[in-house]
Amino acid sequence: MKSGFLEKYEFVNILIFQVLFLRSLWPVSRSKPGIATGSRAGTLSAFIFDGKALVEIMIDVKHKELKKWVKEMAALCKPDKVVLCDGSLAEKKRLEKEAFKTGELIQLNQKKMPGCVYHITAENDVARTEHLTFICTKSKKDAGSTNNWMAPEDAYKKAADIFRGSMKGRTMYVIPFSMGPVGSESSKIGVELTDSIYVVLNMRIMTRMGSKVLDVLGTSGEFTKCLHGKAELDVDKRLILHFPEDNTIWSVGSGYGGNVLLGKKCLSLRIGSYLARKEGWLAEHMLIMGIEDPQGRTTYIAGAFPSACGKTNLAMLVPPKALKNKGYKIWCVGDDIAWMRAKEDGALWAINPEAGFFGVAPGTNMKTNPNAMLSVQKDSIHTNVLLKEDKTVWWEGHDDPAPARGLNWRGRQWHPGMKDENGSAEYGAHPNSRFTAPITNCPVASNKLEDPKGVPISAFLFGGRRAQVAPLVYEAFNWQHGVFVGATMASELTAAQYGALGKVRRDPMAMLPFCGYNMTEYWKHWRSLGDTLMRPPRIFHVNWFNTDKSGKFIWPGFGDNLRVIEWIIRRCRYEVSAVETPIGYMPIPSDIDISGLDITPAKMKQLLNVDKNIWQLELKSQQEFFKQFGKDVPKFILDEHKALEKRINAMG
Ligand code: OXD
Ligand code: MN
Repeated sequence: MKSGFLEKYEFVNILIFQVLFLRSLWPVSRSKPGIATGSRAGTLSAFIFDGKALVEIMIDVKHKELKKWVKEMAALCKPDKVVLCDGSLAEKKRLEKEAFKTGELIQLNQKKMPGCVYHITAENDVARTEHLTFICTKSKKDAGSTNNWMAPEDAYKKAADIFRGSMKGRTMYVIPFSMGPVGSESSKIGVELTDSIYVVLNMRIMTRMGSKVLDVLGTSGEFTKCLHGKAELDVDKRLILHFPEDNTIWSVGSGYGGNVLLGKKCLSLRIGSYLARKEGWLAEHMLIMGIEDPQGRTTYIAGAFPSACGKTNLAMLVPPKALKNKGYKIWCVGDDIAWMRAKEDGALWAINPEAGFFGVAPGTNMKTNPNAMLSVQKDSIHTNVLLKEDKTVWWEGHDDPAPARGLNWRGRQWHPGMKDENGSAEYGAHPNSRFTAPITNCPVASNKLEDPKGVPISAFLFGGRRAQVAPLVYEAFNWQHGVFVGATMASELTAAQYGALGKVRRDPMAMLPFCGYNMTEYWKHWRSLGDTLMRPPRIFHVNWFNTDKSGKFIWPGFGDNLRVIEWIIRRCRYEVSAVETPIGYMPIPSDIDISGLDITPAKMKQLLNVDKNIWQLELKSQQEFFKQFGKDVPKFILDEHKALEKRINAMG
């Protein structure tokens, strides 16, 4: 990364920077009073900015480039202290205590929710800000038409102007983290610098972090440089910048998870997808789940759904009675991101780079997602939900009735039926309020989470919230057709994005906000990766959101989605035939187990209907979508589109 954004005096600071090394067992008492705090167990270190210069740094880091970068960033942001995080429990406790004092966190009821804390973000900072998110490649074309682009030099300069001096009076935490099992060849290392304790504690759950990561990084290992600063939490001074060519992320002015937990969307998807193309693998916005069948065989599938389409619910679903009685079990590997590589056996193997769930709270309850409810009762962070008087939490759609009063996500005294200043309903919890919970809390966490090889993927699911077009399920004819199905996915806009709710948008592979390079190149990468697989996953499209004339969902969804997945895994095992239709292979209705459900044959017919007129409109809408890519739409996508058109037009 060029250092052009640093002013002269910042270089002077770096030059007079004193670097001392503290061994991990260096006793606290040997450090200068008031400068370093320390723990016998870890490598906690600090330095002080005395108003003019960085006086001292004690940081037990053997990696030269990392040390140099921390110094540069500290010189820019001018924190009072720099603290290297070791990931220990003692560190967690100490940081929580500090944050309780300042009000950044509130301790929740430790009897009912041990290890849990509560946080609210600024009111204007409750979702990802896609319009402030940029891919900063030298050439605009490399970012493509679906990304906001900024020239790297402009981006560094703009953000540096916001970062400059923004950590005065604050501490800069250095978080070494691994996305994926520490040391796995499929994993990547990042280091996040942040002035937020909330971020440190979230990263502690969402990633594997601390000293063990530095050990793997060694003296010269590659890492993603992630700089985050809250600055003024001002939406006009907020930027989420990705520099794939520098393996660098800068995020400033936000405290919302999706913008600031830089291992998640920023590294694992935007930078991840860029690296994946370069290195020949896939970084996808996908859940990973294992389905253990009555014979005890576990089939792994990965699914891409746009935000808030129920990915977390699906990833840890509870089998409906009929399937549970048959002997089906579900194992959750991940609910949001999959990194996948072809292995020697010709299959595609996936790891979940994350170690936690950052899930949407409202609507989560013991019916919709009991495993999530059980996951968030301990060692979790609850953000922007309602704080009850007994220091537990509540959100709209919780099992418990709304409490008579509480503190809501805006920090206001709240009661049911409350109206805001415009006369609209005032929520207890923000619709995009979140829980951060360790995957290991999940009762159905897979035992493959730490397996460096990951799990072999037999099927991909693509889906979205489409009320009309897509039937319950169909299977692509082949890999190329499947890539086309993923590329033309669409869904409604959800609360996880900053913008209008309800609007339909095309969201290829659910990667529209997350693909770190030109989308048309991404499609080509998908297409060519298929050639490297002797045993490619089969590709399916599912839609749990078909509605009837009165707008009601026809399919019950949630755990009952396993009935569709059962058909999918049976297809993967060559155990069930299918009907060839213009859009793909579809189930013979009787092959979907609907025992115990109130689904009449007429409803099933509706769920599996392919309507010629609606699909003709769909084809036009796809064509409209392609226009923004001009001549760059890959030929294979246009060929698939033409072939689909021909098949639809030939329908009776
Ligand atoms: C998420 C999202 O938070 O997709 O997972 O927005
Ligand atoms: Mn997501």
